[in-house]
Amino acid sequence: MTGPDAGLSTGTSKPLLSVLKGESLAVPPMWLMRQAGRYLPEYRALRAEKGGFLELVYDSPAAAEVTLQPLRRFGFDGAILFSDILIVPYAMGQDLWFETGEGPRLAPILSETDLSALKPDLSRYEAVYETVRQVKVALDPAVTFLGFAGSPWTIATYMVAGQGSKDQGAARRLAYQDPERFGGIIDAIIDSTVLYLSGQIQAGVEAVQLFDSWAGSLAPLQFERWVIEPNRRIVEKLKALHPGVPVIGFPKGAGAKLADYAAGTGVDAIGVDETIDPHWANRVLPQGLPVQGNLDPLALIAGGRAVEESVDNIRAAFAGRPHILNLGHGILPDTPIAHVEALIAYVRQGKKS
Ligand code: 1CP
Repeated sequence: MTGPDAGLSTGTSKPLLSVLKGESLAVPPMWLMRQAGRYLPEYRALRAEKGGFLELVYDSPAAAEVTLQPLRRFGFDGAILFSDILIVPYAMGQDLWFETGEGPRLAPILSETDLSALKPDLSRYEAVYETVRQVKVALDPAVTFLGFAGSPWTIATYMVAGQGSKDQGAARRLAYQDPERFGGIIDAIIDSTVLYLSGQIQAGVEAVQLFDSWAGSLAPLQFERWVIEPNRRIVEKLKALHPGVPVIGFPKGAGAKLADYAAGTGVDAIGVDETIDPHWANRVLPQGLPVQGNLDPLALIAGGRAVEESVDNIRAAFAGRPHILNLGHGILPDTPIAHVEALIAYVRQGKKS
């Protein structure tokens, strides 16, 4: 089904999946990155009850519940599995814990010995697959179920520094100073990520997203080597194992390298962050490539005209192209719920807030 009215009343059975496969719908399907999380009171309540973030991820019924919470409240077109990108280094054998109020911490990889000492424990993926199975049976069939993983560069920044950092300096230094060793870390991440995403697909997700949240910190040649090439290898391996399952690439901060990323990786759809002019993106990206984005999460906090103006601009830019309406990065914890409701009403029914 294509054409201007395809998404309105004719009942495309899974609008988000259709767009990922190249259909263009008059009303773009919607989901929001990090939609399962801290801006929702029901998430905060369950998180407090379980005690910690990892406890929540490893409690499959609770993680399935968190995945479904934003669906019940808002009726999005996509559900994103509740887990975290750092489950991959954890399954690769790196210690992982969450400091209250601060974020994830890993025992940093500082030497060759640290890397070779890692003892992979693939059983650390099992609870996540169980979450997928539990969500799958409860999910409205019109909703597309998305799995995800971090991209190798982004994962490596956490593995090397042991935590999030402003400029990803530790990993950038290592990548220049010892590309062999850094490449070894990237290769190990690629292998574990392919296994993990393949497991999610076997358990029931219908498409997967690769989050390269720190793609924007690399110089051009490094971007080619540590962003484009590793994502290309993951896409190639996944395509061989699961033909027809769309892969969304999200190279946050790629800027002028957006089109090179699309062409070089072979992703089926591309996530665009809020700093990119959607009219420019539409000009430089291959015709027909599905695009996801790119409302500024800060505009959603402001609400009202800030959202409506941006949404109009984004939809005008991507008119005629397969487009999924999403944020340019994750929803922020202080986003008013009423603004999310107003965004959905505005996109689906043209209602002003
Ligand atoms: O305190 C809490 O309750 C934990 C907050 C939280 C949540 C809700 C973390 C810790 N992770 C998550 C879930 C999560 N993370 C999801 C599933 C839910 C959803 O999307 O709806 C996803 C897709 C992620 C992805 C993720 N984790 C990314 C990539 C996307 C992005 O926002 O750039 C990154 C960089 C992380 C690492 C991470 N996990 C958690 C935090 C606070 C961070 C950032 C740490 C830092 O850089 O300092």
